[in-house]
Amino acid sequence: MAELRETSARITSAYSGYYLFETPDGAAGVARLKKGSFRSRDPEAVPVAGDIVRLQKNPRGESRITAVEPRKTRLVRRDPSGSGRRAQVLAANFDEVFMFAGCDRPFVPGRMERMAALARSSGARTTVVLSKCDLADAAELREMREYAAAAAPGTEIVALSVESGEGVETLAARIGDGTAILLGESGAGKSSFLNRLAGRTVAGTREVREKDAKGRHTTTAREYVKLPRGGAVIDTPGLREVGLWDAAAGLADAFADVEAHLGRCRFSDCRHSGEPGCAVRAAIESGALDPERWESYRRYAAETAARGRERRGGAHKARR
Ligand SMILES: Nc1nc2c(ncn2[C@@H]2O[C@H](COP(=O)(O)OP(=O)(O)OP(=O)(O)O)[C@@H](O)[C@H]2O)c(=O)[nH]1
Ligand SMILES: [Mg+2]
Ligand SMILES: [Zn+2]
Repeated sequence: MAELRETSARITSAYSGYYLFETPDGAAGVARLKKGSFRSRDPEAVPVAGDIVRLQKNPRGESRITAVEPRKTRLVRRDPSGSGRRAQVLAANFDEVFMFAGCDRPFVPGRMERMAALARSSGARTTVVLSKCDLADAAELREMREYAAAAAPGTEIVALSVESGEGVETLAARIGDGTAILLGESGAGKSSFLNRLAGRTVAGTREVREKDAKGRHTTTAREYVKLPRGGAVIDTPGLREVGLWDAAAGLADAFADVEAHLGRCRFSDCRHSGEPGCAVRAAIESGALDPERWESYRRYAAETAARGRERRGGAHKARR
């Protein structure tokens, strides 16, 4: 029997069942888990962005992940999929957590406190990033600093503007050859910062809604990106995944690859079952969306909706 050669690779992003990786010489690929190598459904055992894994080629030449190397640091939250009891690892092997709060919106102490607690439990160093500081005057910025210092005591606070460049080098120096993970509310400017460090557009960005400064959840998956100057960044979707959990937000995060195709159908109430101009069907037909992923999304969405109805009481249930 031919000897099975194992190689090592970095997971750049994980989509349930599929893992994008990068080898030390910079080659990218996609792998699945080797059957029998992982305890099924253990959400802590499966690879996440930032993980170092062992790879094998199967007889068909496809890459299979046989093991995850021990994690240096890890970002953990309880499992969004229901019980709230199981832990879920979101990302691994970063040295720094950059906790973003945008100067274009009110500072929410509770949100920063939760983010700081999560960041501290990861084992990495933490920094508060007051982003878009070009939009605040000196007095507002001073106030933001005070709030941040109270919500995340002892944490370094850096004002950042990708417009003026303020803070960029300070944060780049903190990353050095290491890896920083970017956390914070949607629209806070995480991907814009990554693009600035990368010197080109590696991540999509989108303007926030004018009336309430809310982001649009532009980034939909956690993604490990190597920087040309050394070091790396793990970009993440907006903060809803870190804050108080609700089932719908959990669904959006777990199925970000599916949700990317929603909201694009011709009819806003499209049921994706054969209506003209349905973007979901088109995505399935073009191969951009895995039909199995779509089916599990539908099942999961139905369950979530049912749980919501139960929580709201028997009236709805009785009527069904
Ligand atoms: N004025 C100003 N605008 C900024 C700055 N950084 C980002 N923006 C703008 O803020 C908006 C949102 O930025 P993104 O980088 O997409 O935000 P994000 O945190 O990645 O958002 P999600 O991916 O949704 O989590 C974009 O319109 C950016 O151009 C900044 O330093 N100053
Ligand atoms: Mg983003
Ligand atoms: Zn549709």
